[in-house]
Amino acid sequence: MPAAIVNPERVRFSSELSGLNMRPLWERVVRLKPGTAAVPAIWRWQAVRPQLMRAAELISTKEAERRVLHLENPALRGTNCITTTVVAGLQIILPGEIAPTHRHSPNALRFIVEGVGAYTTVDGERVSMRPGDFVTTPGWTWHDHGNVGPDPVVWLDGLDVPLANLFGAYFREVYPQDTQPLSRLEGDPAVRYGSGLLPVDHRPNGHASPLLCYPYERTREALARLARNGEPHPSHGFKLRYVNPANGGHPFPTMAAFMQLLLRGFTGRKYCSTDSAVYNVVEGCGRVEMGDSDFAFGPHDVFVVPSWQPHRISANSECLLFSYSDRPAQEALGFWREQA
Ligand code: 1HN
Repeated sequence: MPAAIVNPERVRFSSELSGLNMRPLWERVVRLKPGTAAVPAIWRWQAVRPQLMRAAELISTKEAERRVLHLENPALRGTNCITTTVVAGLQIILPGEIAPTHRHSPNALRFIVEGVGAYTTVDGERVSMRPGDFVTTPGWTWHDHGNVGPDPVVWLDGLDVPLANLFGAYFREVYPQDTQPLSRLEGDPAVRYGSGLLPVDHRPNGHASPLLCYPYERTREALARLARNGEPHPSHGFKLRYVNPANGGHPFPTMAAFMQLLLRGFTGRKYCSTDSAVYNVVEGCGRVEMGDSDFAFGPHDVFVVPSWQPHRISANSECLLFSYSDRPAQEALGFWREQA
């Protein structure tokens, strides 16, 4: 559809309409094609880690509430957002620190990058976090974090904050004490939901996964077995999604999470989908080509693949890539598409 021709009468008309808070559709100022304003970008661990350590010197968790550095998309400056639908942040917590208890309507995921000895408590359930673990904090659950280990711990936070804001549904509350009482034994969710079995009286609540931690060891083992048993997907290599064991769906109503294994020398076929994805490199080195960008990546780098951005991932060494995206929200609304 060609743009409508501008003439003086139409300009006069538009400015009159503007005074009435109206605008003609043929002046099309909104995007009428797939994709968003977000652009491809990479944050390299080598550059990011020193800034996290600096943040740890500059501000306490007490004062910051959460010591998080948001990864902001260069085309979305001033928004805190890495895509138009999710945020990504790197959080650092020092030995002995606690991040006080609060809750908010957005869902949060943690992907542990570095350090052992940190934990998060989610609605009274303590979850220990180890590198490579995927940990969930469903929306509106009380959560606090702590580090009882000897070293700083860093993890990637992924939240659906922009979606909550889009709907005007961001609520937040602070717990009266810094920490919350524990009401269950550690590992209880894995006992009840982690064996391909469900408690006989379990009623899925239709929201987030009851499993709070997906340990790296088990994810990695599943992928290694998959690679021994069959052929890789032409674009994704060996890729699994994290599942809500109560309903077979995604761990959150809004966000999906994935882990993929690319064997050394793998070159993916070009692919795109409408969900925007944030990647964290767990192991290995490779490249991701997206449009005019061609990023080399290594361990702990974070990169973003915006919506409907054709891209190709290749591996110089055996790679493990964690990623999360807004796919479930799009699936629920009937918007999700892909193209290989
Ligand atoms: C939040 O509450 C946490 O609880 C982390 O650890 C990152 C980013 C935006 C808004 C809230 C946390 C966050 C956040």
